[in-house]
Formats: sequence, structure tokens, C-alpha cells
Amino acid sequence: MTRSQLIDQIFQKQTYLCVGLDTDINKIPKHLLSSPDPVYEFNKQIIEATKDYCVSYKINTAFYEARGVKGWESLEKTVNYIPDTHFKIADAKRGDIGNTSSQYARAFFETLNFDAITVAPYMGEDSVKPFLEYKNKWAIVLGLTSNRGAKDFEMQKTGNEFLYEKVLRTVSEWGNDENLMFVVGATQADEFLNIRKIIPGHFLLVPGVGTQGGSLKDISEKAMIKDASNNLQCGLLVNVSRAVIYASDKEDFAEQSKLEAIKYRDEMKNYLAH
Ligand code: OMP
Repeated sequence: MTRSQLIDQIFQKQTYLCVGLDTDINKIPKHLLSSPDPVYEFNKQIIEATKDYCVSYKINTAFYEARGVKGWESLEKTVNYIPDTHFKIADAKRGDIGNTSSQYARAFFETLNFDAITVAPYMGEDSVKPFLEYKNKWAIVLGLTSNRGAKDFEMQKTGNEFLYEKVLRTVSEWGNDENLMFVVGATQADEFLNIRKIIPGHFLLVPGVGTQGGSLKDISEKAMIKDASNNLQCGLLVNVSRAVIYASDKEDFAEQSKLEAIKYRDEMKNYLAH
């Protein structure tokens, strides 16, 4: 998916919600456990319930890899089920020496039909570049993450700047705003204005709203972007996983997740109007 297609979807649907399919077989409603592939069944119903209120789905591969071959099958079926109108993110946090990264890129962009993959920048340019070589595919590089451990490296000074600032500045030169996004956690709201000074045009994938407590209002006010003609481009994909998909553990789980997604859409609609 291209940047302009993504922006069109955002404004058509008045939402920049990304629903995180962090589907844990131990947390899904018990009545699904008798179906042949309970995780896929759960995901299908969540997708049907939420697809009108979000523009993207993020599949965190850990929840699937943990179940071995069966989990990988659920993942493959799920990504194929997501409509092509939606931006499909593999949250796999990959990145290795060049020829290995090329294999990861093949796995997620060719064998599986993802639009984007999350990438850890620690190993440098040759570890990120293979993900940038695919037309209309994206690398979403970890910038400033939402977790406590962000202070251990990302928020340490290297010279005059924080390590995460150096990452944003350097990595943004390896690609452009048509193939590169950055992860910035919603729990890091104080840094958003600064981040927009360093990368004024790139989309941000923002997890940390919902269960982790980040404020949608705060980040939307600080980090939305405009083009040269002063038209709003949004520039944000806000991921919510648990707070949407586990809204209920009863038979009404899909209906409840839809209501949660609608709440986020309604709030986002307001911010897109300004
Ligand atoms: P919830 O807290 O349940 O909404 O889930 C957040 C999702 O975003 C999980 O899949 C995390 O792995 C992911 N995530 C973070 O929570 N923090 C980050 O800094 C980066 C990510 C990510 O790359 O998506």
C-alpha cells in the first residue's frame, strides 16, 4: 500500500486506528476452543467487527510463533483474511546482517502478504536496507518505544543527543516517507514535539494507548502532520491491541470489540477535523 492510499483510507473512514491482533489462545472466549482453529476464528470475528473503524491491523508474530506450526498457520490465514483496503503490519521486530534481513523481507513481503514489518535498528544500515527495497512495502523502525526499558538505551545520551534521536535522524536518511515509518510509544508523549522536529513527514506507528495508559488526545495534538499546502496528512497509526480485542471474554466479544473500536474512531474523527 502506498502512502497516499493509506492517507485516503484514513480520511475516508475518519480513523487512524490500527487494531493489534495479539491473540493469546489462553485469553480468547472459551466457546471458540472447539473450533478447528480457535485463534483464526477469533481473529476473523474481530476483523469483521472492527474493519469499518480501523485502517490497519498489526499481527504480533510472537503470539503465533509461541504455538509452533499451528500458530504460523493461524497467522497466515489471518493475514490473508484481512481486506486489501487495510494496511497489514507484521510486528516481528526483525533486523540482522544483510543477507539474513533479505530472507526476513522475503518471508513477510513475498511469502506472506504484509505491507510492513517492524524492524529493530540496532544492527545498522545493512540490517534495515533489505526491507526498503520492495516497492510499496514499508519498514517500521523502532524509535522510542513505550516500555520501561526505553530508558536503558534509547533515552541515553550519545554526544549531545539521545540515542533514539540519533536513530531517527540517521535511519530517516536510509529511506523516505514512502517506505519508512517509526515506532514511537504513546507513553512518551513529552517527546512527541521534539520527534516531529527531527522527522516532520514520516508516519508514526504509535502503540501504548489503552492498556499501557498513553493518551490519544495528547499524541494526536502533538504529532499530526500537514503537507506543504497545509493539508492535514494525519501521519499517525495508533495501535490498540488488548483494549479492543479483549473487550469481553463472553460470546459477545466481537460486538464489544466493535464498540471499543467505534469509541476510538469517534475520538479520532474529532482530531482529524482540526
Ligand atoms: P497493547 O498494550 O495491548 O495495546 O499492545 C501493544 C502492542 O504494541 C504489542 O503488540 C506490543 O508488542 C507493541 N509495541 C509496544 O507495546 N510498544 C512499543 O514500543 C512497540 C510496539 C510495537 O512495535 O508495536
